[in-house]
This record gives sequence, structure tokens and C-alpha cells, in this order.
Amino acid sequence: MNDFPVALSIAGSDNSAGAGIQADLKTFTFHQVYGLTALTCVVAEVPGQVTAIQPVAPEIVADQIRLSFQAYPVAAVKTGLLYSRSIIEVICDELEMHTLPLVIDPVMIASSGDPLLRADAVALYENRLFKRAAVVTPNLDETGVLLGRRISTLDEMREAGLELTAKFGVAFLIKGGHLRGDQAVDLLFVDEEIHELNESYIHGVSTHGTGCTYSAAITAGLAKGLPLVEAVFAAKRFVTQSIARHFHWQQDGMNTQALNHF
Ligand code: PXL
Repeated sequence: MNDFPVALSIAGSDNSAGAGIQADLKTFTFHQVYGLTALTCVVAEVPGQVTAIQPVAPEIVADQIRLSFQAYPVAAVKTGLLYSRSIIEVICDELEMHTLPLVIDPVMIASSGDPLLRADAVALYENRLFKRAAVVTPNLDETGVLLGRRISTLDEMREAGLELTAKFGVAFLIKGGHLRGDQAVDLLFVDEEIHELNESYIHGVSTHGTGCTYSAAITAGLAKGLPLVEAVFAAKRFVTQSIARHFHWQQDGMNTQALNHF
């Protein structure tokens, strides 16, 4: 036995390792949380370019989750890229057997603009998955898809969050990073309260995986027993630091940047 809590990430693989399940594992490790994984799909990509996505068979996704719960004291779970309806169905079936904090990052589109989630899968998120969440963490684009309208100001974020928490009865963290102001403002809607999270927007950095890293850091906090609001504020600081201290490489005329999970 030891004192390190265990968290499970159900998400896709990003071979370039700035996003996806790789970002989750790095984030868990930084926070001294033992990370388990259930892989939903393999994405071939580098920052800014997705070339292919290969899903994992739903029954293998289910096996990974079932075995994780059998052998480990899983204290918190996060979901990232889930890819399709049939994969989401088996994840819901498996998670319904457990009561524990679930962080849902409703990944739909890559930072490169490439679609990652099948369009017909959104309804399943709404009907089966959201109600189990400790918090759902959409960015502005994903919030727009959930509400069927564009969200482009702080006032619209506020209205959107109130609507979503009323509709699904769970906490929502709406990430306003894409507003591109001087501040990266997020709004956390929980228990009838709105918390504003403000950090300086870091210009000129094009990385992917900030959403994955953010939700993984929240999951790590919850696995350690932090209250949700504290876990979210700590995670916001962590993700801001990982952007500020990003890596960059130059090779054959190509510039590549990545979040710094160290
Ligand atoms: O950042 C969203 C995301 C999530 N999960 C996987 C990804 C990406 C973006 O590229 O590859 C696996």
C-alpha cells in the first residue's frame, strides 16, 4: 500500500504526446497521482495536423475500464476523446457500476480544427454521460455545439453556463481561452455560484492539449480529495504554467511547440 491516489483516464492517444492520454498521464504524474488508462482511439498527429484516427473496438475499451476497477482503488476518472456512439455506450455501462468523481472533457474538435468526435455522438453525451459528472469542461466551440449557437463574449459564456447547469444539473467549467483577450477567463458554475478564473493570456504560443491537461489536473486534485472549486483553481494555475514554459523545437524548417508538463 502507499499514499498515491489512483486516477483513470479514458481518452485517445496523441502520438505527439502534448494532448490525449499522454498529456493526462504526464499531468497525473506531476501531481503524484498514479495514472491508469483506457484507450478509445489512436490519433496520428503533430500539433496543427491530424492525419488519421483509428478507433479501438468498444469491447476492448470496456475491458480496459473493467480491469482497472477490479485491480486498483480508482479515486477519480476523466474522459477525453471518446470518438463514437458505440464507445460512449460501453463507457456509460461500465461507469454506471461506480460512484466516484468524473471529469468530462467533451473533446469534439482538435486545436488544428480537425473533427475528432463523430457528430451523432453528442446526443449520447447529453443523455447518458453528463449527469454522472462532477464537472464538464467545454471550451467555447464545444459550448457552442451543445447550445446550438455561437458563444463569443463573457456575457454569452455566463448565460451559456447557467443554461447548461440548469439543463444537466451538474457543474460546468466553460473555458474562455479562445476569446483571445489579454486574460484567459474561465467560468466555473457550481452549486448556484459562478467562480471566475483569470490568468494572463499567453500570446504567440500554439500548442494543443491545454484542455486535456486542464481536465487531467482537475481529476488529479479530485483523486487527492480536494473540493471541486479548489481542484479547478489549482488546475488553472498548472495549465497556465505549462503554456508559459512551453517547449519548442525547430527542424527542417518546421516549428513545433508543446506544453511543458514538467
Ligand atoms: O486536444 C484535444 C485532443 C484530445 N485527445 C486527443 C487528441 C487531441 C488533439 O489533438 O489528439 C487524443
